[in-house]
Amino acid sequence: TSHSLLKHEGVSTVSQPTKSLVVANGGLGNGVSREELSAPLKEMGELETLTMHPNKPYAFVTYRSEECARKAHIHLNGQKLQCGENSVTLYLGYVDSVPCEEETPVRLPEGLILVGNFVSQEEEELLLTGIDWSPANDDVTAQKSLKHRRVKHYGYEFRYDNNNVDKDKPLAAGIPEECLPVLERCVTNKLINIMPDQLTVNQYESGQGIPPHVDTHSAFEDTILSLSLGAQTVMEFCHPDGRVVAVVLPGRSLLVMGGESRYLWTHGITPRKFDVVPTCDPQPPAHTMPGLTLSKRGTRTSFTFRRIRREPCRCAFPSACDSQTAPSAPSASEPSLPSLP
Ligand code: AKG
Repeated sequence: TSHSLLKHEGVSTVSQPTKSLVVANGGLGNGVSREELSAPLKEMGELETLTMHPNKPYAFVTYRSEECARKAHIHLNGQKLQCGENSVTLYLGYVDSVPCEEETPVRLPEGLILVGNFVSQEEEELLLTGIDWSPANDDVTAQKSLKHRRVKHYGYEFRYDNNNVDKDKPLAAGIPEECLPVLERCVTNKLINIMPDQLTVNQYESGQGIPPHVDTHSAFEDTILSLSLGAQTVMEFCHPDGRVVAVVLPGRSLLVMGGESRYLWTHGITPRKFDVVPTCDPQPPAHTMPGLTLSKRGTRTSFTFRRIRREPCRCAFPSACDSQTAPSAPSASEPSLPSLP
């Protein structure tokens, strides 16, 4: 049925009337032109938007009022529409919002997964209040106020001087127990197959960020989790070939960096106070391009969970791998030879 077809397409209808309807079979991909569809729709009332995507067999209409949408639902659902030589039967269903679809959707880097609403508001609150930022707590976990943000480590300290961890010097405080249900959910959902043993909490105020970097291969295992709490931000991923993918990280979402996205792409957050993000708003504020809007940054706290690596890294990306660099290439930490007289 058209209903299950829409579900398959990621369009979900609601039973309560709204101003917006999906018009199944009324799409450009079904041979229906804009003029042919808008004529009967307009007879039911004034339209706000009519969205027709190039290859889809359905369209979305938003009326000025819910009353008009109801009228359209009553009169047009199940009705035949003549378009050129053919006729199609229209099926209408209410939708909460018109999904925004880019003409050419940007693909996420290989191996990157973003899961929205991974934690509830209650869990978010619990996790945030569990972090003691007071300096008195400094002896149990390493706490730093980096130029760009506040940082706190659990399990092992991440050293920014050599971008590595002292694997033989675990911190007194392990991963806080509030995190365990979240991590167990990651295992159950097969997002990770081994429990992390290191946590870095970063707190960014509006205007702060983190420079682009690849987490040191020899320091951590493959999959790295980053749980975003508080305000949303935009993280940029850069491939060595120059490709850049900006990923919006909403509050309470989980970012899973594995494979190529963990080993080859850098990730970072540009320090700024506003991000340009896609929107579904049909009437964007002045000075913004249609389909894009400005999102004001707020305080964001991220929990980055990693697993310390005990064996050299054997990833498929030797060009970016410190475990696999040729011995002839001197590393920064190598002691320098005494100079000849
Ligand atoms: C790091 O601590 O190395 C990060 O990349 C943090 C990422 C984040 O804030 O989500």
